[in-house]
Amino acid sequence: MVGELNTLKTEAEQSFQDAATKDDVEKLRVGFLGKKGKLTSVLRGMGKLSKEDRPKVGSKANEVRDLLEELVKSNLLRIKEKERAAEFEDRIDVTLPGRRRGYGRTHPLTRTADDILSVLSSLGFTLAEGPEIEHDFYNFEALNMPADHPARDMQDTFYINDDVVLRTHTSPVQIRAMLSLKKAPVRVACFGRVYRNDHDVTHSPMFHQIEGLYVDKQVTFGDLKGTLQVFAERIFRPGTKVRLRPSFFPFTEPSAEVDITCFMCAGEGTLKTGDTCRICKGTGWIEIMGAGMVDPEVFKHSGFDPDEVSGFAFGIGVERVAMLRYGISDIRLFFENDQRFLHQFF
Ligand code: 2NL
Repeated sequence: MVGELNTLKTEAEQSFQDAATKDDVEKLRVGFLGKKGKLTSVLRGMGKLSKEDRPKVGSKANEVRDLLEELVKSNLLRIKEKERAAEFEDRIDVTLPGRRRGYGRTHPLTRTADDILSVLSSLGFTLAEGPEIEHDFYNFEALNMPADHPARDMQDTFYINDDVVLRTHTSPVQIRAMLSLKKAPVRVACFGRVYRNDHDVTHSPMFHQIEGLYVDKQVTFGDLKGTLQVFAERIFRPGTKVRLRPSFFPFTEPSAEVDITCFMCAGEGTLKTGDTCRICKGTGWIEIMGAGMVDPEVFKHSGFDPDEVSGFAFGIGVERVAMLRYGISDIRLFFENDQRFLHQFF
């Protein structure tokens, strides 16, 4: 009987090796270990054995059963692994190099705005934000631009209805800030999208503005110029000079256009090569913002007494500064999201 069991063992090892599916393994398991299986029928003959032979055959039978159970387990595992490998074979070539994910960059407008805002923050301005869809009062009326005033024509306004507009500047944020703070000092910077119905290579119907406002007792035009001087040197290069040219805004009096000495030619107008500087077009100066002393009418609409306080304000076009800084000649490049453009900025 020991011989019979050994034959069974060899046969089992051979058959399991040939099994290709889980079903094959199951059939073999039943064939050897099932109620009518080959091992079971050998064991049934054990009753006829002599007392001396029984332990020897018994231990051999146990050995063969253990082996069969082990063969079932290991062959099921082998088949499972093979099936899994076959499933992936056509889909993944693990020898190919991985696909690299591209890095994003900070948008040049974001870079420019962040730089300007961090300088203003270091000068003590806190950041305020407000709605892009704005009431006529905050966008115009409070800024000394009453209905039918010709100054409104300058702005090419997008109207939602008679009383509601897409804000044409960030100034309404400053009006809201004054109305909610109620008391001097007010030192607020704001940043955001503004809208005007205007488009060419330097104008976009949506663009970004940054504004600063400082209100306190005895704020002077000299304070404005000093602030602009520090600002210009920090944003552009050390030694940059500031020049104020008389201008007009309905919300400031007096008002000025702010020029700085050209960062390309250092105010020379010509480059070392003798060529005319293309940034300032040979003038040595570039216009970067508008500014002025807050008009008394604006204070009256904002909860402040113009006999008690004075203030200065300035407004910067972010696209304009970014175009100057990076030498970009078409404003639309900022909004097309072409990777070939955006990847040039660090
Ligand atoms: C420009 C001109 C300017 C202001 C904005 C302002 C705000 C208040 C009161 C008075 Cl609440 N003024 N803002 C003042 C002067 C100029 O912006 O050309 N920006 C691109």
